[in-house]
Amino acid sequence: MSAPVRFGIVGTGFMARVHAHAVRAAGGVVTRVAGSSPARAEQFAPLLQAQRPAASVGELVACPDVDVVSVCTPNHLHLPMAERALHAGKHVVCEKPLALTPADAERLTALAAEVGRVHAVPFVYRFYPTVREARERIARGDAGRLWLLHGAYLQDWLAAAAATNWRVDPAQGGASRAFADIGVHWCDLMEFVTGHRITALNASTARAHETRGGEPVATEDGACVLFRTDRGALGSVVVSQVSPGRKNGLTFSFDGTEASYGFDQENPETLRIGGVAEERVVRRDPELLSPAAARYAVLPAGHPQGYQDCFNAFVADVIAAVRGCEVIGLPTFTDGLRAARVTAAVVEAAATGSWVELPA
Ligand code: 4PW
Repeated sequence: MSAPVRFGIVGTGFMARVHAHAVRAAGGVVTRVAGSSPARAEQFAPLLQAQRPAASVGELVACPDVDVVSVCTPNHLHLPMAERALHAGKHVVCEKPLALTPADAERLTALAAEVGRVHAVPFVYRFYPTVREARERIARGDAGRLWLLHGAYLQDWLAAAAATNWRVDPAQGGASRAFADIGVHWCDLMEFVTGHRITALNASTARAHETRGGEPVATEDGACVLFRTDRGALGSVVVSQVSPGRKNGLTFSFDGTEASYGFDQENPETLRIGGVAEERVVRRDPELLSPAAARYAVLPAGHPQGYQDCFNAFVADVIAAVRGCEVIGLPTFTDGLRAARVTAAVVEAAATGSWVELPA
């Protein structure tokens, strides 16, 4: 048996915890953790069950006992941290956005390709078995011609006017907040499941709160995006971080001339398949799913899988890629670059009110 793949995690927040759990669940080991200070790394190493703290990112990327660096810092640090890790010869998992501009994301993606290391971005909703099932059925033509692609991604963790976070500050989070943070997940999922690519979009953004904690806010609380795809479909997505009661409400309906496919991230054990004469609900039952979807169904039907399971499956695929296996559907820096381009198009469209074209 080969030795476990060793991860160094940069960051100590919520996402770092999710990454650390996933590494262990996937059979890897967290050897190091670095935070914003040596003291923070010391404090969080036991919580993340890391073997040792690293005094700095420089120390972590130089550690011979780190094979993969997971970047889970605030957004503006993703690019420099990922660059350092790649230059040190490490494989890299980087949270989105890869960078605050498409040009920087492009530079990072080119560097990752040049050094020939595994690079991945956790677009983890791809790893729900029901999502894979929709992808399989759509790919084999069951939907007919997909013509309307719509949905939403709604949260409420910024509902209170007093609620704030580094993501609210464009210097740390980027010019877009709600769309860059969660809208990109929806767009990635839509393109992954349907095979369609957005080629033009228009967008409008809004704020529920003009100030937070007494400070003026420059980033959006929500966005409505209208788009067209390379295969002639029309689509829309509503994104919000101020929708009281909606916790992680990523939903989609992909409507074809023969069938529509409906998914809800808060109820991910089922996939709704609508037909004119009947509606079917497909359970996440490994016995009944297509092989490509059953691969991600780790528990028997009736034993719910959720968000963390998607992350675990994502990291398991990263480990497989590090071991040289070919993995279908691993979201890479190329997908992170795509998200940066879609985000920039949303920002431009919201500022100008005009349609913005995107390369497919
Ligand atoms: O990537 C997203 C995050 O930034 C996540 O999938 C959910 O929304 C959880 O936290 C935020």
